[in-house]
Amino acid sequence: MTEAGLVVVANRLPVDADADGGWRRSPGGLVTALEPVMQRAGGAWVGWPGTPDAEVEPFDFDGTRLIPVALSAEDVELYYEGFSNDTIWPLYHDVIAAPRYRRPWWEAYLRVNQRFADAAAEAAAEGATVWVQDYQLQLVPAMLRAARPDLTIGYFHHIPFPAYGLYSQLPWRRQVIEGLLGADVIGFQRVADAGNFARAVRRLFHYETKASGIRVPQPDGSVRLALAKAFPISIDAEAYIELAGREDILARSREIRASLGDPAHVLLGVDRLDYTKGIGHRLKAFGELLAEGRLSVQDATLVQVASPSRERVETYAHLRDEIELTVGRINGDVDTVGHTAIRYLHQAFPREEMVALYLAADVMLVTALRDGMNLVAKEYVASRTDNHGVLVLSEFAGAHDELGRALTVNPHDIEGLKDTIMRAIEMPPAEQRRRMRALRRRVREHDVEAWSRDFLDALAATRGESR
Ligand code: GDG
Repeated sequence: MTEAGLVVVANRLPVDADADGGWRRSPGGLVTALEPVMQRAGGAWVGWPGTPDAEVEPFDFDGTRLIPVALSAEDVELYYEGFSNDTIWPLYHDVIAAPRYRRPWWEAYLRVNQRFADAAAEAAAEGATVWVQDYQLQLVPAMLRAARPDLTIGYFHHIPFPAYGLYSQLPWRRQVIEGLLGADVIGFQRVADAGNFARAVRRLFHYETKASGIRVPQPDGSVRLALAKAFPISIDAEAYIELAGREDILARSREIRASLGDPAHVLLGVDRLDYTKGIGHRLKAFGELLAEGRLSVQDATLVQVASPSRERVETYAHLRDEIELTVGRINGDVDTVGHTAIRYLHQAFPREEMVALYLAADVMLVTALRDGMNLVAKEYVASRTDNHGVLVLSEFAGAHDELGRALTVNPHDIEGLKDTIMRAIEMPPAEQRRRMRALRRRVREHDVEAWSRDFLDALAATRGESR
């Protein structure tokens, strides 16, 4: 039995199985950010090991106790691909794709959330802090509080929280809010997300919501405070700066430009292949600029990395077809034997290659239709140590609240997007420098470590007051 002072609960464990039966640390900001905190606190991490039907015993990894939660193939289909990624994901991203409401998916979500809550309850020491991550586990905070009233419970929501007009579609809208309100601190990416959540609480429960917290009445007549607040997530900026200074990565970035035929302008998009990312809008704008002769295929290349994602969910399979059709059409119309307009890569790359791509790109296109934060925008900025390059950033990405010196776009406005792409391409170096300096300052000062510290400090501050 584990008795940890800090327990993180997330859909996935922070490791991936490797080919020879061992584990390696998964890439990603959350894992990096929490590693030192976990080591100091003697932490435990509860999560799914990533393979269906695998019964894995708890084990120690890099100073953290890892506690696997087993998911059957059916759990993965109903709880993960179904309710998490085909109900909550589209609903919370402004119904860009239509959410599907299926009762068996909800039942699986309940069942699996209970399993995560049980595992966390067992792992946590008396009076411990538990930090629940993301939309797959929205019911865990209340389940955990019911089992372990002694715990301090935090929850961080990595994706947007929608306006009530949309949220209210959810047949289980009351249960989900009740689940989240089990936490002492409910963290969101943007102030607007925290506001949407507080409004949903008022509409559905008529609880009082104040800056100090939401007043949640308890069965014994007392009131508990739950703080709903923005804690914008960030990246390990120093790690990107270090990679960006590596001679081999710099050489690779030059090689990338050369292999594209040394065009005057390299544009870049990096996304999981997801309908929230606005990849189609970006391709359309770029394709029209070429068709209209405002850009030529000799001078400008768009590299689009679309890393494979959720391929067993039907909407994603359709999206892939649609994007690949669009790329094929545009390239077919404008390519020459020697030059291609869009270099499309449906692949995942090591982080070193991502940084080489960031360094090779004059213009980074982040045109999300809705995005909790968008870490790619921050990674691009951190990597641009020479202060050159232009970030084009959608106002619908959470990053927009902090990265005000980017060029802002509404990706639905294709003419506006085209003009902004041209402005980015034509921006004088002095203006690029001014803007990039300000962007970089923000990302360096507010890195992922500052994010986790802010959240855990806020959580510690609620101790005592909230019970
Ligand atoms: C969710 C929210 C929020 C992508 N392709 C490759 C690769 N990546 C890395 C990027 C970046 C990460 O994956 C993607 O993070 P984003 O923030 O851009 O987007 P989501 O995956 O949708 O993340 C989002 C985030 O959670 C954190 O709270 O910002 O809004 O939707 O780090 O670099 N990394 C490598 N190869 C790839 O091919 N190595």
